[in-house]
Amino acid sequence: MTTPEELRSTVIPDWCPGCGNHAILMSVKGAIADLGLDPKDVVLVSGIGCSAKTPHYVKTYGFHAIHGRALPVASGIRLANHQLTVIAHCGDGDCYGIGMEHFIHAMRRNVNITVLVHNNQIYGLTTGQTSPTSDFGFKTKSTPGGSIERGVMPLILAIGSGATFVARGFAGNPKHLRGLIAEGITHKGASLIDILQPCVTFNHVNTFAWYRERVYDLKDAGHDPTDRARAMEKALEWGDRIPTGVIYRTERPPLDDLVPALAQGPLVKQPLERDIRPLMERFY
Ligand SMILES: Cc1ncc(C[n+]2csc(CCOP(=O)(O)OP(=O)(O)O)c2C)c(N)n1
Ligand code: SF4
Ligand SMILES: [Mg+2]
Repeated sequence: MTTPEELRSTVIPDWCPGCGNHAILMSVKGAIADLGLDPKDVVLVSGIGCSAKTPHYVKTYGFHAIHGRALPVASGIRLANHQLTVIAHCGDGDCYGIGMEHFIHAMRRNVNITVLVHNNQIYGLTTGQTSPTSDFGFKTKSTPGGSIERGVMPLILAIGSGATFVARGFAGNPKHLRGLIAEGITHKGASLIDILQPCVTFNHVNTFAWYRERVYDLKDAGHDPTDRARAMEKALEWGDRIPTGVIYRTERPPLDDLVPALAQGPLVKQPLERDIRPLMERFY
């Protein structure tokens, strides 16, 4: 059994002190340990952003992809070897901006991957511009007069796209987040956990204190995540009160179970029926 400490890689996190990403890192390592997963069977995939550094810091397999493309890479890995646990780490810009089309289709296809969005409502890595989840009126260096756009609502978008597991966590509550990530990993199908992740350097509005004043746990509120209409209502709730926990959950066979070629076992373990060398040679 691997402990969270054993999952620490040799790369030292260079996130700003106090950044919400530290708690997400701790929580994902905790969830992998709680589930007794063997690190050699786990792949962390990311796009580009501060959030995207997460795979560097965990001693599992990892793939640092390009901006917005964590989800097609994660889906491809899972379909090539559906015995692996595949966890994607995206930023809000990464997943709900440049990668939005991949997000919608990943939810619709329901490939068995876990999607963790480090949602700090800002572009962190590029030093503080508005992101697709920035609130109306939010002032940054790209919107000095305040954003005149409305933010997207990722959870309602996920449900509308056909997601089978939709949740929200908060980096200020890592114990709860750790449990949510474990639930997402064990869910059969694509799972989305949108994580409120304060960026202490560039977002001075949506701080730990700001979120803490507003978040509440849906379990305590008696929410039934299998009720789609109620889930839609909760997914729309944003402002003075922000729900956390599992918002929506349903069962639908993941794509991995439906692809005929995977019925004979993982693609990577199947013999190649054709000599692909002539094809490969064309690309060299
Ligand atoms: C194709 C492409 N466009 C733009 C960029 C520049 N860029 C790097 S990270 C980023 C946004 C980062 O914000 P977010 O996805 O929210 O991640 P965070 O840093 O906040 O974790 C942008 C626009 C890039 N690397 N590649
Ligand atoms: S810039 Fe923001 S998101 Fe990036 S490491 Fe610093 S605090 Fe975290
Ligand atoms: Mg961001």
